[in-house]
Amino acid sequence: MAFKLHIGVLAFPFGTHAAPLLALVRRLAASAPDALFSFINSAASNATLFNATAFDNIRARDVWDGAPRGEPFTGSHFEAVGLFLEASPGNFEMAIREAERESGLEIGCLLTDAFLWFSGDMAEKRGVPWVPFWTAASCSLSSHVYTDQIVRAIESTEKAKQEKALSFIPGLEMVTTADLPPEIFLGNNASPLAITINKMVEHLPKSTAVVLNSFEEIDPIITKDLKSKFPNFLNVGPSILASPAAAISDETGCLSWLGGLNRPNSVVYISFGTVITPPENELAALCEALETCRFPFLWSIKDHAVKSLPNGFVDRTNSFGKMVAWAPQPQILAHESVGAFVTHGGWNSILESIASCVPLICRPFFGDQKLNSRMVQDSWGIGVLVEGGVFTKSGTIECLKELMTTEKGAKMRENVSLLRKKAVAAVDSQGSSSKNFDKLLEVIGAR
Ligand code: U2F
Repeated sequence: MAFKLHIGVLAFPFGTHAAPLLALVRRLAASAPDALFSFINSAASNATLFNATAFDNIRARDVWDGAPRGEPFTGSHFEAVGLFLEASPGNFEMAIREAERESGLEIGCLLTDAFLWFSGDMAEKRGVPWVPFWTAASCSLSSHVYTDQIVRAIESTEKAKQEKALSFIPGLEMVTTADLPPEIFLGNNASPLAITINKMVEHLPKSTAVVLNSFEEIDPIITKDLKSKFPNFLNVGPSILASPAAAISDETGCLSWLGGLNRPNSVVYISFGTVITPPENELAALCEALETCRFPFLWSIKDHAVKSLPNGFVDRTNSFGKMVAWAPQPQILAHESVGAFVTHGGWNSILESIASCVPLICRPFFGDQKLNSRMVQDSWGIGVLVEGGVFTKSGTIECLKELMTTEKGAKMRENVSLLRKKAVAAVDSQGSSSKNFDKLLEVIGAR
């Protein structure tokens, strides 16, 4: 097929960034069959994302991830991120040139992970629109957009009052400085990611549109504020509701295990996303709480972490607990047996929980997670933050009991159902996210 338009899609291949970008590209590709989407991402990340159900107009292209060639990479997640950022933008420039040469079509738009700030310069040089995709929530984007004012406010507020120094940011009145993404504060030894995020803030004014996998109605005040700051601030999600995932095979037996329990809202699902494993002492506290409460639990836990659980825990709990290395999370949350989600507060996990009306217990770790968790508890009222921000036996027992057995927990379940209704309305044909999606098609030149 002769394509009329070529969109360069640049992914950030860490955490859960590339998957929601690809979900968005799939929606766009379905609505714009005469546009070609070159999805440029690391080979390792592409290998996990692309399967047999490929689209004719989406081409996966590999970009060098910056790790030494020819030897297996054994460093940490954050080291890998640093190497990748060092290799950019040269690696992407090269991949774009190849994509243009092979297709015979110049790139007409760059749709990129917002972290990849240099795409703003690349788009400017080519005279094409730059559309950054912010993979997290509007609250964390807002906190970054206000970086300068936040830093100034903290510097000019006496220590004792700094907790509440953020009341000037619309929609973030309940947030404390301790909840903010640490990357806001550069300091002397800033990490490559912190530098990247701060550069992103500088470059965002070059964007033609900023796109989010979220919906306006979750944070109307923040939405209104950010709409006044960007020419097009487009919440087009949640994509899990806009284009539900295809049915999966139940290889790990999680769904049949849940079905066998046959008790609505009785199971606690636990997962800390793709990057994090809680420290050993906190894993032990969580285990003790699970053993004390004896609610059935399903835990997505990496193999290396199982080894550091307390002696005998697996055997003592196998009559009411199931552990797997990777779980079909969206389908698990959608199962009627699941009554609570113990999470790190990653944005995709929160959206999936909202889509399935499951209240959350948050133990946040890095980046946007503290802020997301604060919003879960104090803005949306759909869950709780663990006491003191870390797992202790008593604090975790309290959270589990509160969500699973009390009126307060029932209220959170009601709140999350109301939020789901708003999300469903947003992706309805006349909803805000659908209208924003149409606008996005226009911005990228596909309408
Ligand atoms: C980073 O994301 P994470 O990968 O740490 O966490 P999430 O945004 O919650 O996404 C986890 C995804 O992995 C899936 C799950 C989510 O879509 O359904 N998953 C699964 O299918 N099975 C499993 O056993 C475990 C997980 C970052 F750490 C966050 O702070 C950011 O909010 C996020 C987006 O920018 O990226």
